[in-house]
Amino acid sequence: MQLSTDEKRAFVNALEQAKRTTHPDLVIATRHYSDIFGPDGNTVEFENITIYNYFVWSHYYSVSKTFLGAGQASFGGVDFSHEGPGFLTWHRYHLLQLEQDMQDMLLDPSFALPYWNFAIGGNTCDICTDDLMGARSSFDMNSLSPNSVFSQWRVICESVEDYDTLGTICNSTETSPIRRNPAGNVNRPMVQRLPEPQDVADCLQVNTFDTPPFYSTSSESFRNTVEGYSAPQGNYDPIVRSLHNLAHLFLNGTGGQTHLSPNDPIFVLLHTFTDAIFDEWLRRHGSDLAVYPEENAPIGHNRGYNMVPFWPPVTNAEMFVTAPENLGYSYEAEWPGTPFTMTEIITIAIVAALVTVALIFAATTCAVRARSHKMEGHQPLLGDQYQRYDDDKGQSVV
Ligand SMILES: [Cu+2]
Repeated sequence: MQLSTDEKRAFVNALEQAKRTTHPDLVIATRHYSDIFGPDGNTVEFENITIYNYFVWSHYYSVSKTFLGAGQASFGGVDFSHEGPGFLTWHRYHLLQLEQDMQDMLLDPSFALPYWNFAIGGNTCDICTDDLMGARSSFDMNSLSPNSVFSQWRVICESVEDYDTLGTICNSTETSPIRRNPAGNVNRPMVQRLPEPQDVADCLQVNTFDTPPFYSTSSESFRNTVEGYSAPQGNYDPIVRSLHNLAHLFLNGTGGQTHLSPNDPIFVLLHTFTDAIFDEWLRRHGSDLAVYPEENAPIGHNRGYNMVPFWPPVTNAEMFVTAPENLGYSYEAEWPGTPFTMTEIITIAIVAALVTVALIFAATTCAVRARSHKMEGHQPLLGDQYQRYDDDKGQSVV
């Protein structure tokens, strides 16, 4: 990310403003459908929510358990935004909505969300500085530095137990501070390092957008690979966490828990980069809708389905397009090079051999020609052969 000092400050200030500004258009439901008119049947259970907290809430809602009624255990088998082909299209719209809400808030249609290239390897969070997403507190490994405005942020949607047992829905109440301890999960060494640049290069080479069962167990699926349930080369491996998933888990705190993760604003930058990889894949492999599954994907993930809970309704298909041409934004990104395949190595070897032969031929010819010049003085009556050669070059030897 190449933001100037002023751009960093403007971005942080814009996020802070979004965290404090009530969403001008949308309210959230705080009760399920059966209770939506309140205990007296006449008080609608909706609340105002701030622009940034709405961004958090809509993500929480998309992964929350399904309430089956009083006295029944909630059903956790549905995830409208992860572990399926809609992962990329859902998060793309999620970001677009935040970006547009912030543009409206700032009265600046040119405002754009930046990205964080998280594929830098190592165990350092390079954007965890006080001029960006907040440094680590020197008092508590798991907290943000008091010099960062984000140390003042409080999370929403934390009381999952209540939602599941009482049948309530996350409301706009803010509770604890953001927790973050990059590379600090000592119990899970695999998530103590960020993805490598080569992982991005590898996943972009996975040709098929998604593969049956269109789930987190899909193999040779670009979507499952960039989401991070497969090895970066595409093969499914149940113990692997790579790319997007690895970047989340690396944060080790609020940003590493699916129902809470957008509460840590790093979520925005992590997902814009994931979206940039998605857009590069579309550019390289084409955005023909036929490669996006029309059916048999988990609920909400089929091509023509609306993405829950966005309003107004928008389908996965509408986001399966190249961004610069269809959505009006683009990423300034440089993609890591890929190692050569055997076919490419053979092609390069043949071309190199041909070039060498051509160079030897040219050098020999020049030598002969130089020799001919040298000898002309001594043998002006040499044969036609050399004269014709020199005539071709438009030179006269006589
Ligand atoms: Cu997510």
